[in-house]
Amino acid sequence: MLHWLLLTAISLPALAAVDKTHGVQPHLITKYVVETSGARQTWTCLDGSKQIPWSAVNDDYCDCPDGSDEPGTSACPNGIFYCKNTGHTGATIRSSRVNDGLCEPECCDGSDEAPGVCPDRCKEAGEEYRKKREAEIRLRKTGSKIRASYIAFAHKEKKRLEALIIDLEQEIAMREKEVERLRDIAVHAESLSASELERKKQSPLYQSLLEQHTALKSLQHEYKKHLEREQALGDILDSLRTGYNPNYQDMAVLEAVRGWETLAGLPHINDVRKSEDEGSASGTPQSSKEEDKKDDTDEEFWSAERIERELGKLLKVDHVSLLLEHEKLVGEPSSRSILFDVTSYLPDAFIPTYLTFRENLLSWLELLGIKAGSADPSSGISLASHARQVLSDAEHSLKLTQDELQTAQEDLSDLFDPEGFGAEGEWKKLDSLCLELDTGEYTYEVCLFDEARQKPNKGGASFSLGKFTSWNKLAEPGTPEYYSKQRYTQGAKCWNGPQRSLELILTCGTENVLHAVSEPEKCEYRITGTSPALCLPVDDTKRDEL
Ligand SMILES: [Ca+2]
Ligand SMILES: [Ca+2]
Repeated sequence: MLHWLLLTAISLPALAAVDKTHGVQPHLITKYVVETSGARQTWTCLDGSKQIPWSAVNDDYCDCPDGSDEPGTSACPNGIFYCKNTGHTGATIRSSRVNDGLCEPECCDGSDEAPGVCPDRCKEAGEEYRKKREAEIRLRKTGSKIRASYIAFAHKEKKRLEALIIDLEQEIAMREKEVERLRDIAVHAESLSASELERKKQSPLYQSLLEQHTALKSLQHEYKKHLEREQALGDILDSLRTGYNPNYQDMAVLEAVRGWETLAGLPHINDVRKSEDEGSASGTPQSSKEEDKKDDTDEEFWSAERIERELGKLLKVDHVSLLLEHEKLVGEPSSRSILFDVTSYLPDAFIPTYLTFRENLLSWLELLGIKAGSADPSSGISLASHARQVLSDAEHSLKLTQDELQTAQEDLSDLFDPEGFGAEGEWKKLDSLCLELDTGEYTYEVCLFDEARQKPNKGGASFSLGKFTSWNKLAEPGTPEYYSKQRYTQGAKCWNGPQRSLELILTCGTENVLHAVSEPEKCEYRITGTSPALCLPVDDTKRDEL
């Protein structure tokens, strides 16, 4: 009897103190309800392995193999205890830490110990947490706005590159055609004699072309002069029109103003002034200018813009090439001397040898006075080499344009590459941006996506800390962790050590700035800093954390 009383005296308070759902995680709370089979009240372990009396739940004795019957005591070694932390955020701890006499920092409500042992600090902790969180959200809001502008920049850059690629492709097609044309001319020029070219140049057609060229050039010159004069006169008349005082009744001035208004298709200045006074904004030029334009587009005549465009092109034409093309088209095989036609029958490999031979022969003939000297550099053999030069220049320009196209195509594919400038292109704006950190002895410079350097402030050699190699390879490309680290490797070699390298660790911040530098391993540097490119929009981060 005494034994029974003693047991009851010890166990009753414990039984009364622990609620059946004490320490149960919120998502499991619906499973902690009593089951009735006949007169018995039972409960089934969460793993389904055992049925136990309902009274055995939270009775401080471990019954279930999975520990699920003791969520609120430390009886089961594998149990998990949940503290509600009302006023802050709930947390879980291992149940071995329940009733061990220590207040767990995770459980600010003190529910892991018997009532009265630990104070409830959840209100202050929650307040502190919310303040921190609000500050972080403010930072992210500002930062993500800047990040959005980076993304907009990438989209603009994409449009620019796409337009550039189209332009370059067109330019390449044009240059390829030009190279083809110049190659034909070069091949042809090599098979043409100097004297023949001289003779062809006497053609009335060619002479007339030269004269037309001079005439066009002079006309263009005069045309430009007149345009400038017209502009200047227009300016003078405009200032007369807007500046004269109608109260003086000077008829000569009025007539000049009226005349100018008719010519330039402007409304009368007095009407404009009146309507401005009345507050309505009429005064747009009348349609007479439009009509002038229509006259210009007469089939026979070019518009002013077209004149400028076509004239420029016409004046750039190389007449010798034109002459050769013309000659090739018309074709005069009979008048060629056999000697100068030989190249057309020779295999390509023999042409250089033959050309040297011909050059020697010609100089001998000149020396002997049999053939007149070819002082004109644009004739004969030198014409051929000139044509070759023009061809190789054109080929070079073509190559440059092709290289430019390749670069533009690569830039475009890097732009939205998760392993390049980010899935949204958010890093493109920061490409080659150089950030500096002065530590007194050294200035550290990191040019993003390029190279990092250590520069001594008191003079001396600066060292490369490495070139950009990759993002955080330990994280999945496209995740925030992936963009939180940049690796710079293959820097200058340390004396008796490895090549220098740098890890740049970035977090969200409203500025692109470096904060601190350390050297955790010899010649392996670590720099921390912030960038708005890492500030995700607030809604996304909330979702991540909840
Ligand atoms: Ca139990
Ligand atoms: Ca404890």
